[in-house]
Amino acid sequence: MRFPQPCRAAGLAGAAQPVTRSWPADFRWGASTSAYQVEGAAAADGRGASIWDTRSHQPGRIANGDTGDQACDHYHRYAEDIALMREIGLDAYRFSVSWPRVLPLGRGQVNPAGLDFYDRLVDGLLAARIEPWLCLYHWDLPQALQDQGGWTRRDSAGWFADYAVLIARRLGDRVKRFATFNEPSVFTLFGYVLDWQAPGVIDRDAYLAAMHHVNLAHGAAVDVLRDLVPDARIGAIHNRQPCRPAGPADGAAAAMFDACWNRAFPDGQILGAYPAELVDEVAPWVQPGDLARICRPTDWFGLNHYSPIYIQADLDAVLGFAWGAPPAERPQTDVGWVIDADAFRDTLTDVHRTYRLPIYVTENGYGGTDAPDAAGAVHDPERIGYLRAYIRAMGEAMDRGADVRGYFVWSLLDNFEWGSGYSQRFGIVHVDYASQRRTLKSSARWYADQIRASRVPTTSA
Ligand code: IFM
Repeated sequence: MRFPQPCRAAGLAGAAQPVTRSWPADFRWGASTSAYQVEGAAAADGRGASIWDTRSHQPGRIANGDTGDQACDHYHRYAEDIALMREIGLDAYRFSVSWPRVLPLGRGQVNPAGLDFYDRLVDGLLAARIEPWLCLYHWDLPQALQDQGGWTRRDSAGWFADYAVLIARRLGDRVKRFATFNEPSVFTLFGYVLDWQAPGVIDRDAYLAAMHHVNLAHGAAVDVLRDLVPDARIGAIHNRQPCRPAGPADGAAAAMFDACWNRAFPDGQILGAYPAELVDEVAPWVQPGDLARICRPTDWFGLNHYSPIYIQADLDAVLGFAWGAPPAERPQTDVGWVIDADAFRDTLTDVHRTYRLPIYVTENGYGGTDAPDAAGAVHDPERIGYLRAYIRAMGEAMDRGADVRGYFVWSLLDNFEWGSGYSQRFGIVHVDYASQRRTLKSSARWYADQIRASRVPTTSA
């Protein structure tokens, strides 16, 4: 099922209006990407291999045999992409640094050309008056570190802290917004339990070790950033979604999934304790003082949210749960994700009440299969309908007290969607991968209107 009719059938008339409310004057509108998904240039200028280079070159792992070798060639076309951001009117751009581009083996020898790229990108953004939001880790661990055990090694926290030192020293004079990790619960669960993502392991102990060591790495990086960039505003980015039992017998499985998916990382990092369901599980890896090392003061909570999840019990699965089917009557995106803007509103209020930090929505968006029409235009009314409904729900959460300070759409560009390769498109800008031609979709123009309208104070909804 696709998005409910009003936004498609109404020729976008009413449904395409921007969401008008009294937006805070300093509310930030942005767009997000990540290094492996957009940069391409995998073999350029001394970049090392990441675990995603390895996985994407393994036969059968990625839809259509796609790889991130070229992706959107953002490495070479970043200036064109910044011009698009300006055209849309973005206040901020969230990107990630490719760890193996700047440290090809993960540690030791620095790659100056890699650092130069991020200099150019940051300088270009600042010249365009777009605030750079830098995420240190969006899933592309250097393969050389994976070969030494990767996140299952306690040493990985130190490796990550050293990498954070390099980035803070090089870019901290101009970048003031830092995130440590993007969606740690996704890459650990998918990478160590489900084999849906790199490194592609199915091992309960490896998963629990990685969980704890990523948390330690977060804390260590926060300390480094705080020390080297005293005026930085530092956060971490977490996915959070209601985890609903698919059926009456699935409540316990959904609760365990909720602990792993929603709470294993922010609870330790912000509240200083693992969720009750995980305390005994993770205990073999926890040393005295670790929770204090993990729970370091941060300035904001990055929330990535798209839809609720339906979970069923599966006693054969490593952690006793599996993805369940959503109720058939629920509307879904083109790529089968349930559309439920109320769940977004409720998640925002839940995050506000639980963690008491300013919230930035660092990802939200619509996965589709958009293609240009005969005239070369890309119309995506379903994405507009989705964005409008979710931005409206965000406004409702703000009316209920949630301290939401900004919103970043996922994604600026169509890009490499991990196991789905290029078959799923989340961009508000269409990318023709053969020619690398960029085309603003209707949703990009709508988002530009939304940003402009938010500058006009009003109270009507
Ligand atoms: O593309 C991903 C992104 O890398 C992390 N969050 C979800 C997006 C859509 O699946």
